[in-house]
Amino acid sequence: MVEELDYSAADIQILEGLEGVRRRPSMYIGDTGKRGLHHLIYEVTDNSIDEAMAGFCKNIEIILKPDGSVSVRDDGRGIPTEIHKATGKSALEIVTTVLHAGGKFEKKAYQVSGGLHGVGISVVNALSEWMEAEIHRGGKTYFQRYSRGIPEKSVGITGDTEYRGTIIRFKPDQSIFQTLEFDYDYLSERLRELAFLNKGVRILLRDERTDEPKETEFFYEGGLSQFVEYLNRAKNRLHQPFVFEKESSGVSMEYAVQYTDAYSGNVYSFVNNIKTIEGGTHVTGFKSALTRSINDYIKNEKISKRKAGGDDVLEGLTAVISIKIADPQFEGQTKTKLGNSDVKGIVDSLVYESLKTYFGENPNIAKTIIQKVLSAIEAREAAQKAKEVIRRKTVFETSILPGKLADCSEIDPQKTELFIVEGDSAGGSCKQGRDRKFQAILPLRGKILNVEKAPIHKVFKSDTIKSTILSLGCGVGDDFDINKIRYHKVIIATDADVDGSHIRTLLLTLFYRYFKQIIEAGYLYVAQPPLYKIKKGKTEKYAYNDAQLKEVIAELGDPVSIQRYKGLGEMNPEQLWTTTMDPETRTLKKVTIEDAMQADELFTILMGSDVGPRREFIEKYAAQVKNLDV
Ligand code: 0RA
Repeated sequence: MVEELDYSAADIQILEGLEGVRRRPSMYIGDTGKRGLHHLIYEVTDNSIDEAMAGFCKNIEIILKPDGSVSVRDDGRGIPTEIHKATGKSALEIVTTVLHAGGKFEKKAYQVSGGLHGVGISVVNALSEWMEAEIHRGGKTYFQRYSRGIPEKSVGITGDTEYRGTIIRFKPDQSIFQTLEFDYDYLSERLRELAFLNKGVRILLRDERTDEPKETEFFYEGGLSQFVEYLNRAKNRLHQPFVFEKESSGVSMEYAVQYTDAYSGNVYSFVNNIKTIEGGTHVTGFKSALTRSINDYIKNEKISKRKAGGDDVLEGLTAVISIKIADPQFEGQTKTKLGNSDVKGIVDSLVYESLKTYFGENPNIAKTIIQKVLSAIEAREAAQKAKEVIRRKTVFETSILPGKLADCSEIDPQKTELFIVEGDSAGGSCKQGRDRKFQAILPLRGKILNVEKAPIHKVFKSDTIKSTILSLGCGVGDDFDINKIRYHKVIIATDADVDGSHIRTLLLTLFYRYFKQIIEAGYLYVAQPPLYKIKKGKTEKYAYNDAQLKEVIAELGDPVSIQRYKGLGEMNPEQLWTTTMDPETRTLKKVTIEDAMQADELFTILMGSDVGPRREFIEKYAAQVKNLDV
């Protein structure tokens, strides 16, 4: 509670504002789970990044403290502390307690609006058990502490200082958040990205929660050029990255491109440092300019009569495009798609002109890229023929399903499930154990083609892939139609051993590359078969992980007999039904594309041709790999 008795109308408004944030936190930070918790750090850090973008800050330091609090410190100008005439309060107090006050003190060059970014430090304050602001400015240190958003005292001067900058310390409120644990790797991911996007800014992450503190510094003078090198670190790169930076008609744009010999390609895009997962007008402009400049080169240099389509120029391409604009409009399901229509043309002409110059000045690189694009065109034509065969089957012979599929009797896809099962023996048990009314089983035998290493026309010739496509019933490529899918639950069921995890990764790669929409629709799942059977007398229990195993042993009391399941085939049909298939008792893990960039990285490293980074990755994540690849 506040101590002052004398509330002004403005104070009451502030209290109501903070109360509103605490009542409906998701409106301000998205959710109150892991994502929302981490958003608090990003919200504070974004302010320091803004200060860096304005040219006044070089270092940002984020420290995770043992008591669950966080400290974010920068060496910028410091949040203004002078007394605001109308209210008689320090500007600092306004920034930390009034919703959306940040912008009032400075017209930011690239104000972040839309989405959940830029909601301000006051939101972090409202959702923290306590927060402290320490400002070093003009030789003095200013300090204020808050409790659930409310100042404990007015801003005071606590001493002299030779430093300059802002320190915000806060402890997320346990009555608001479902989890209070900050995830070092999750934070690193975003901070690394911010460091790539804002070259020259040094970001330090330090974890003081354990006896052995660890820290990572993210600092890239090369910016986007280093970003694409990083994304391509496990691939065979065909040339040095090309970077270009320019401002035109209120759009400040920077992009980097680098081709590799891979078959997949990715364009990562950002607007005002926010990742635009769904793309938007900046990406459309970029792709259109890239396609046009490549086709111009093929034509003008009389290299071929063929013409590249949008997908052909993407093959093997890794690109990052980052733009900054004053008033971004975010659209789409996750509000990560840029809608500003004027951006398309501006980006298009900047990219087109710069690529034309680059190709002109670097004919060897241009020819290497063109060769890659021409081989993509040829592969697409070959794939078209192979797909035609599958298409004829799905379109003209709809009743023809692959022989291996044991289909269900229900035809309403909302009620049906397809289990994709590794191996014939497991397939047999599943067929016997299932409820044939709504559960279909597709056993896959032998090796599944590694789609990361295979050119597209081979992918469509693989038997396992053909039967998967035919069973799903929704076509592939240009013919793909999610509305035709025959099952709204597609469940990958593999053994809990190394082979099983390999096959699962292969299948996930297939879905990620060719049926992304199935993942996006939330139709793809991974079955969670038990790892152990624990027996005592006639009692049988199952454990799905080591922690559960311990619990069950404790519950039953010694002695018990423990069987470790290596494969689905070791369970009899009844056991399979209760542990893995029965909707009442099983656990399924929904596969999401939370972050296409991370998924691509994982698939590439686990599956790609470069052995070095793969070994490095597996060594680093040995313990987590099981979780990471689902
Ligand atoms: C408004 C105006 C000025 C700086 C800032 C805000 C500022 C905010 C934050 C938040 C975290 N770190 C920050 N650093 C700076 C400029 C004031 C001036 O003209 O000196």
